[in-house]
Amino acid sequence: MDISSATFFRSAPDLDSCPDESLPEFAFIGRSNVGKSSLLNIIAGQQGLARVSATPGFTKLINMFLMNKTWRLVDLPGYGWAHVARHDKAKFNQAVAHYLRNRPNLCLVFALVDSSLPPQEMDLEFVEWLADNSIPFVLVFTKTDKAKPPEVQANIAAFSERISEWCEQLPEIFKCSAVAKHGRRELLGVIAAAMAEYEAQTPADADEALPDAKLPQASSPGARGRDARGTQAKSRRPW
Ligand SMILES: Nc1nc2c(ncn2[C@@H]2O[C@H](COP(=O)(O)OP(=O)(O)O)[C@@H](O)[C@H]2O)c(=O)[nH]1
Ligand SMILES: [Mg+2]
Repeated sequence: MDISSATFFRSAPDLDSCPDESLPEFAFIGRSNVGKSSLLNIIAGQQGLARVSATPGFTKLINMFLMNKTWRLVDLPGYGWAHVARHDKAKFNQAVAHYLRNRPNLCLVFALVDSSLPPQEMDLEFVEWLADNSIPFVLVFTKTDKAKPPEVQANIAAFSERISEWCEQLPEIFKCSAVAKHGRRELLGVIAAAMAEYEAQTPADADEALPDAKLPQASSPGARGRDARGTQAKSRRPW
């Protein structure tokens, strides 16, 4: 897939403020500073589209970008800086949790993990939370330029080992570096495949397919998205 246009679309503080559900969405999430905004800029092929910050916890809003006028990239606030009690960490950010659980047109989540670090409990807990909530996701190990390749491999292997304690089939794993500009093609490939699946589930002319008023009304875009998402969730579910 080529990116012919990428523009900032909308910032939303919560799910209720998000735009309509007519377009498929792909969300980036991970701990603050993991490299979400940098990767988003690489995917978009546009430096400065999402704001990159050295200050953790910078992005507080659900930031949406319109890609090729047909789908949205969603930069979610990072977890790990919300001041929550340890036992309550899964409630990293209620607005984000609400979005992830209830957005019918959310096709796929990219769970970003820093490849230069050994497995972090917060990332492991978050990934388990995604699985528990049947949210389709792939893992993206970021900043592969930061550590030596054997260290990166060891960190990814250790992370995979930890999640294999509870998941039967590992999720798909990708590596990327915003500095070395690695990983773009692979991630765009995943998005293209997920979009094709989504579109197969949600034909654009679904409403016209039911011209007879006596037939059941065509479902709303949201409900169609929900169906598509159910299928997505099944095909991407790593457990
Ligand atoms: N070495 C290296 N640094 C990166 C990479 N991606 C992001 N960073 C740096 O990590 C910091 C946080 O990046 P940002 O994209 O704002 O992370 P976010 O908080 O997850 O959105 C910034 O200082 C970036 O320059 C990468 O691939 N390699
Ligand atoms: Mg950011």
